[in-house]
Amino acid sequence: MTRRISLTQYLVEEQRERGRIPAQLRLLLEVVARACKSIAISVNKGALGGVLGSAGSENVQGEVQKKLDIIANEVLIEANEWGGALAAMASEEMDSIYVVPNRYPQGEYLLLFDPLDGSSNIDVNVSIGTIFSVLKKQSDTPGVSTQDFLQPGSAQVAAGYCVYGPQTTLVLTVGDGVAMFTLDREQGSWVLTADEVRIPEDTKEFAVNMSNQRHWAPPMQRYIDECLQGKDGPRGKDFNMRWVASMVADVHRILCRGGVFMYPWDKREPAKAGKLRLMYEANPMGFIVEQAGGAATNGKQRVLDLQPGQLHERVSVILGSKNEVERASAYHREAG
Ligand code: AHM
Ligand code: MG
Repeated sequence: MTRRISLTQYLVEEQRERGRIPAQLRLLLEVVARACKSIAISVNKGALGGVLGSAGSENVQGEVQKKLDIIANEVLIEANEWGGALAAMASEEMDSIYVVPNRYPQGEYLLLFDPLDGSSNIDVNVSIGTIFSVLKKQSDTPGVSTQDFLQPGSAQVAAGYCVYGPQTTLVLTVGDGVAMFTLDREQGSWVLTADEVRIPEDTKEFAVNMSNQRHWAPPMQRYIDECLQGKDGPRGKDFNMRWVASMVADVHRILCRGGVFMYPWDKREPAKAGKLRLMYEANPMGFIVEQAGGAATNGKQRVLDLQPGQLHERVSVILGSKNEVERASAYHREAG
């Protein structure tokens, strides 16, 4: 029988061999993974657990919250507040940061998450997920503020996501490649099922919400037009399109077999940089994709180099197979 490597063993050995996961960070990652297990159980219960449908509230970005958005957010907060590794947390579903209460010790890490990504898919039984990012508080001054979170994605010490799909899969990077773990439900444990994941540099598959095409900027229009022309166009090959409308699921497919994912700027709301959030979606996914040999840009700049100005900042995203991301960036550069 092949030896099964658990998440705990993976984290311990990563620390022993490369010194990248100090005890506090390991605790934090294990607790996040445990919270994802608990969210997976609620997701699986669906209508039987009374977790489907709208919660009747809106988040800070004016989006209607689903019951599961709120449940997942609470699970992550409750699981993580007592461990002593964290100073504070920030979530797509909370207006402001959540400082670890005084009754618990405060650690040096900051945790950010999109508790339930792909909310529009919850009620229709399509893959959804949780995305998370870990930063280290930079200042030694006591207390913690929003300012402590405003670090570029390149400062992340870990990032990951969990897909609640046909299988429940946890994908993790601590800046030393990407590993995937599958949840063994009988055992209740995460088992390493892929390590040193690599995204092919070339692809014939793109993921974008095509219904918005007419609203994109010219370089995006050009990139997709050329893909659509297939064999007869300048690309000289036919492309395939996939759009789950859950970033976790679309990015997971790209990690498994290559592709390029885009959520571009749109002229209907010119002041809005994009739909996706820099701190909860683009940065963690950008970190993972780069660690797997891919690239992530907003068209003009590497996502991980962007200096966030505010917690809930939005960004335009192109990520995945390196050569396609590079081509789309080149079209943006040429357009000026
Ligand atoms: P959410 O975090 O509220 O679920 O929104 C983000 C999601 C992404 O997962 C996905 O890529 C995108 O929104 C889908 O948008 P659209 O419904 O426009 O296709
Ligand atoms: Mg999301």
